[in-house]
Amino acid sequence: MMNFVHVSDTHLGASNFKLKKREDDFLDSFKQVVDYCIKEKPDFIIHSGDLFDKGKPGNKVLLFTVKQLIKLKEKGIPLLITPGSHDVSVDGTLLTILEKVGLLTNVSKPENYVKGKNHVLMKGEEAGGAVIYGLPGRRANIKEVYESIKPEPNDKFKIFMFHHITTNIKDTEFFADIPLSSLPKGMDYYAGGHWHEHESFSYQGKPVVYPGSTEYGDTRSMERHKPRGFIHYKNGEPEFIELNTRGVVVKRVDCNNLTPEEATSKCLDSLSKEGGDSLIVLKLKGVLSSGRRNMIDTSLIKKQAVSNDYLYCNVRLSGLKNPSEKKINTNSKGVNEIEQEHLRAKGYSEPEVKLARQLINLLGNDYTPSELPKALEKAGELIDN
Ligand SMILES: [Mn+2]
Repeated sequence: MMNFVHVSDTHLGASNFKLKKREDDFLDSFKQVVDYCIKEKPDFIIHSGDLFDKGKPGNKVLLFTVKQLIKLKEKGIPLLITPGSHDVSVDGTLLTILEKVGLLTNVSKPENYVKGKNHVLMKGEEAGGAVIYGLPGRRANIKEVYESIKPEPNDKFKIFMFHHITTNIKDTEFFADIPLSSLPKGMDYYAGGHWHEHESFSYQGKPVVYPGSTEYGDTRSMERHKPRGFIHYKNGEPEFIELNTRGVVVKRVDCNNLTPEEATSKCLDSLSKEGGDSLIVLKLKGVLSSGRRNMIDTSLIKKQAVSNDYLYCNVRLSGLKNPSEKKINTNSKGVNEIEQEHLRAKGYSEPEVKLARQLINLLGNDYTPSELPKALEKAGELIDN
């Protein structure tokens, strides 16, 4: 019987709001996965990309990772990985070095792709009675890449690891990479990475599973608040194992028709007396009745949060409007329509107006510094196509 653990998007070295404790949280999640494996003894572990948050993590993060991987090696549990978009830097991936010293196997190393006449033969790596194939998290010409690969035939249980988002997943219209039908047929388990929420569905009767990231990487994911975890595949079924992560709360604070002082005290009231060392994000909404949004006393709110035993309070003002911005908002037309009309009046063609709308939607969001490169990359792709 197959018995393996599937984890993804551990983003070691990542943090939120530049908090050292949040960096530790990402490391702790990974340690929980490793400790679980040492206790439960799966035959192998697969990681579908973004082991690290950056191509060149800091020494502390690297040392931590090496220590964890040595623990697995000492217990004889192999780790097989396909590099994610974050694992790669201009001069290759650190995963090659970790493989060289015997701490993991990169299933997507160049020698596992053999160029044939009409296709590329994709070789797999064997572990625990399975054969594991993989495609790394590259984006360029990705549909063509999927069309050209042919997995080398094998009678074993076949796993395909990939670091791309399939278009059937909800709310991914600007980030999805490939239609589900692009996945190579005939596999027994499809191990997805890159999408940070846990999703599972079936493809040709076989499971496609995204474990999601092992910590909340941005406020959007905090707001969705799906549990963090990984997959333990045993008895023929994938089981989601939840991680014990720090409490994270995202609250919308309606400040419509309030003065900055009133909005400040509404924020203070929205804090619980017992923060329990959790992280809180306050998203202020509406239009102020007077003053400016920068008159909200964010430092008082943050101070109060810390004294109520929260780890940190992030106050987001970008959704709050100053009174002078009222006009455009109370117009009977939607913002989208106004923007569209403006562009048409300027003489842009319909395809140009459509592109502009997509760019505005994409770039008009709040992005954390780690999300921004992805959004910009997507914007580049929209312009190129
Ligand atoms: Mn990721």
